[in-house]
Amino acid sequence: MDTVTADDLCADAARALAHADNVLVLTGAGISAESGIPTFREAQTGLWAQFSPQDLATPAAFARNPERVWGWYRWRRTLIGRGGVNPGHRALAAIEARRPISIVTQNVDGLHAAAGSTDITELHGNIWIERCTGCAAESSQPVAPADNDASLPCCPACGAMTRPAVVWFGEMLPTVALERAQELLAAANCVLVVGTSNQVYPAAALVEQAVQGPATVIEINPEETAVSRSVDMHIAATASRALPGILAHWPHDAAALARR
Ligand code: BJW
Ligand code: ZN
Repeated sequence: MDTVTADDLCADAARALAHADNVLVLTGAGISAESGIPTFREAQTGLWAQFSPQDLATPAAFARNPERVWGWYRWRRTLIGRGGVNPGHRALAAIEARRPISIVTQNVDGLHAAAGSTDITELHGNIWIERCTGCAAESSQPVAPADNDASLPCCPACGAMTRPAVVWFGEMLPTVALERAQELLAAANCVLVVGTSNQVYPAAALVEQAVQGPATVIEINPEETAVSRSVDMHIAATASRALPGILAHWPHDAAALARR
């Protein structure tokens, strides 16, 4: 029997994506890994192999030691600013130039927008936005490497300390974002899941729901996850290989084919 290669799967995925009425793309840390931004749960390189989420990504951690938490987020802003977008982010923006797609991301790095994607729902917030712990006012920080200033940032309006506008463990996801993700999922005939370990809820529940529903589900992840054997197609490759691969196989006459 012929072996099915990742390239064959990219061609199948291109056809499925080109011909679906509604496409939802769910992304996680893996799509930004090739920008030099560490993922969270990979054994050797993930952030949680080096740092404890209890010390850095909970409201209690911030209350205990805001300097440490801010230091970590400043470091990550620097990595994101240095890394920038990679071919995976760019390929999704290029796919959007051919057909509408909606992206729902767990990432806080802002790199989908930087690559030119326009319909983006951020489930876990955005590292470049700060929210005041006093009056809740939000302000955007420039997407550039942060300086080495170790002082705690303060709200220009009320003077209270600000925090990164991201979602920590035990916090609710922004209602508007979660509801929009659920609406997009209900309407999608094709769901592309890229670079998430599917371990953090409620985002992981969206993937589980997609797998149980009628949509064609395509997963791009070099490793197997809990859903890899249940999806319609698992492309075991990195995002920056598979997404440009899908683009390279995009049907020439996708619009006409879709009308048949
Ligand atoms: C590649 C690649 C390449 C590598 N190409 N792929 C139900 C059951 C159990 C627990 C819970 C539950 N409901 C809620 C919970 C608690 C908790 C939770 O889910 N815990 C689990 C860990 C067990 N969830 C919450 O607390 C959430 N809030 C909530 O539910 O509120 C209601 C509530 C409150 C209290 C009690 C009960 C309910 C909030 C979750 C917030 C997550 N926050 C973080 C930090 C955000 C800010 C920041 O970035 O600093 O979000 S944690 C971290 O994990 C980050 C990520 O967005 C998130 C997901 O990670 P992701 O993207 O999947 O990354 P990895 O590293 O896990 O995986 C990367 C993948 O890429 C791997 O598979 C690689 O193979 C792959 N890869 N290179 C393609 N080149
Ligand atoms: Zn304020």
